[in-house]
Amino acid sequence: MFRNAIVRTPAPTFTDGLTTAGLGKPDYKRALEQHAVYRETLKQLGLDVEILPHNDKYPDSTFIEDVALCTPYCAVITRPGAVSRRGEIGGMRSVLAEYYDRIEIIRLPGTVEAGDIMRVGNHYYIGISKRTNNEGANQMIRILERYGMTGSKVVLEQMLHLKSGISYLENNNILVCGEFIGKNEFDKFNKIIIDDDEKYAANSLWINGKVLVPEGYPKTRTKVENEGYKTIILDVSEFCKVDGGLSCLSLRF
Ligand code: CIR
Repeated sequence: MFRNAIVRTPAPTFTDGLTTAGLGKPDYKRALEQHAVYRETLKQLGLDVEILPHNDKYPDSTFIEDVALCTPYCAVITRPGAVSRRGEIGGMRSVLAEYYDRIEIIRLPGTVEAGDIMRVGNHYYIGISKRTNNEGANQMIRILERYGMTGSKVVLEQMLHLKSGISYLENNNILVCGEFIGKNEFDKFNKIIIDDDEKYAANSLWINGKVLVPEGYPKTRTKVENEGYKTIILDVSEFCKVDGGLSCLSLRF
């Protein structure tokens, strides 16, 4: 169960975030409204939500998931692979120190964005992507092992981040799409296959027994509900325009 979440309000510069989506510029006002509903939803699910102020220098800084990994035993500040995002880690140590005695850090030449990391119990799958390199993943695995956890690497071919295409919903259930469907490291899970035309919804989010699913993906919603979950549908259209999904918008622990 999660007790805490940390989010960061979208900055006025948010509309200049990195993107490959080709869906046009996000609407800042709508993004703020959608972010407010997201925060409120986390609160309703029982989380204490810390809201960090927006950081104009970093358009992508609302995607706070990428800058830290929050495990039960330690937090790890990452080193984003996107050069324009590196400075987003500034100030994170003091934020995390409110919750953690042990804070580790990924060091040069390692890069990690925690959107590439999916937790399954004590094990962490780490995507090797354009943003997370082998050295960063190895550092992360060494840190996890020092605290009695484990990690393994998954090589990405197309997706931005590992969790752009795969989400763990607890109870051995996993949402998968595209390149992850055939990967045998995930064969031990009950794979819920997401159709190509709904692949954005592969980034759905389990929180304390419920599953947040983005609005506009009815087949995914039905599949998740057919596995026995209650879903909460959230409109995150403006975040989608800059390649961000439901998980990217918070740290949860
Ligand atoms: C980026 O390209 O870095 C941002 N525009 C989107 C980051 C999304 N984060 C995530 O999937 N964890």
